[in-house]
Amino acid sequence: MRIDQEQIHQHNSDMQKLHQKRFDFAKSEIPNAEAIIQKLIDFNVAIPSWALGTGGTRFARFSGAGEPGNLEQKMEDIGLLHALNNSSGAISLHIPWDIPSDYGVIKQLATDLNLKFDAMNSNTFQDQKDQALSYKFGSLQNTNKAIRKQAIEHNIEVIQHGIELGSKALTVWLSDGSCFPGQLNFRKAFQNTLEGLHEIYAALPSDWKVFVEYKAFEPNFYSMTIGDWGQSLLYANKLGPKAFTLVDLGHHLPNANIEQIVALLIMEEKLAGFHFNDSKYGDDDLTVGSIKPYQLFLIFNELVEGMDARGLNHATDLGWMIDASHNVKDPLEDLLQSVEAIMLSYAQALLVDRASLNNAQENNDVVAAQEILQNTFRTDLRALVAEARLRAGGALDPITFYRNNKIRTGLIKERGAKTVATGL
Ligand code: LRH
Ligand code: MN
Repeated sequence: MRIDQEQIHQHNSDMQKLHQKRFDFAKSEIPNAEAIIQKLIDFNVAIPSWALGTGGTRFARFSGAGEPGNLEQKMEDIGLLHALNNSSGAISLHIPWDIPSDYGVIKQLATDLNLKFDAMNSNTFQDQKDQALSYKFGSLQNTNKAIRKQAIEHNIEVIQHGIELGSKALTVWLSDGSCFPGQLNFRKAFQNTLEGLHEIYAALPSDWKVFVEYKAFEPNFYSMTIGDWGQSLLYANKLGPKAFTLVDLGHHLPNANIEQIVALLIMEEKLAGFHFNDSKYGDDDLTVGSIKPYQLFLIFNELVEGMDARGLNHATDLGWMIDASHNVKDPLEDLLQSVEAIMLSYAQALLVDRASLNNAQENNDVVAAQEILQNTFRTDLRALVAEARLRAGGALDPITFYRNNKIRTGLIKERGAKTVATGL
């Protein structure tokens, strides 16, 4: 399904009067509004190919209707999101869930939909039906050299797919670890994993990066072989300048100070980027900003401070991606909400009065520092995010457009109610 610009124009003109009132007020309050709007227009968040269908848990999966049944339809759905918010211009593929049937066709479709190929994701956390050896006891860590070799070859195959499509990065998330004390020799598991990552690193083209994604627990529940940012950074430092640490917000132990981790990884020039989502307990993969919006703002506050300290390009020098699962909501509405939350937190971080904050920190004026951040967080920037969308050809209110134009009903008519998307 494609959305024609005329529909969006109609929607925007219906909402223009209300938007203008809100925008004029916001502009009157925000000195650097135009600079913020330009940064928002340049900012894009990649959408995971595995989050366009309904997700589930080990207990149940209540599939939705009109889901994308193949890679082309997944790209159509991301194209639809991008047409509405002009901030979802990239897809991140997961192999083998999304092996392109014809590179030429898929690349042409991406061009038509104005999409780029973000980081590729390997999968050695499941056994594929035609797979020779099982990853039950891990992949790169495995005590069996043949299984480690199988996992290395899979990652190199994923890089090959990415080279054909124009991607520039490989994300390696390993479910490897142990469920019980004594099950695993941690040192050998680390060394086997590092040895395997070195072989994968050696297969990277010169302009590629490898993102080492850590996770505190699940599916292993005693140890994970890449269990926290320190372990991921250890691997990244030992691998070399093309290796970085990827922060998935849901992969931390309760109450971890993620914004401090982010500040230090940027300082060390080893931050790959993000898998944005939100969580209350574990790796809940909930809508971004739906549980801890202040934490998301604090993370973007450290990002803007750290990126500007190093003169990084906000839009292109780090990997921005959502990694969420939609168990009870329409996946496309959920993704629209997640992108909105990211744009709002980024806009607020751009609004922070850095000079005053720095001054308060230097003088240990705790109250002043706190007031600067909290007042910024309590500043409503939705009109600026909407204005950035409007100027970039998007819809002023994507969710309202999606519902008023009965997009899901249209997708069900096109695809039927029974199509199921590959993924989690
Ligand atoms: C692991 C993870 C990883 C993906 C998977 C779908 O929890 O975050 O990034 O490979 O989800
Ligand atoms: Mn992730």
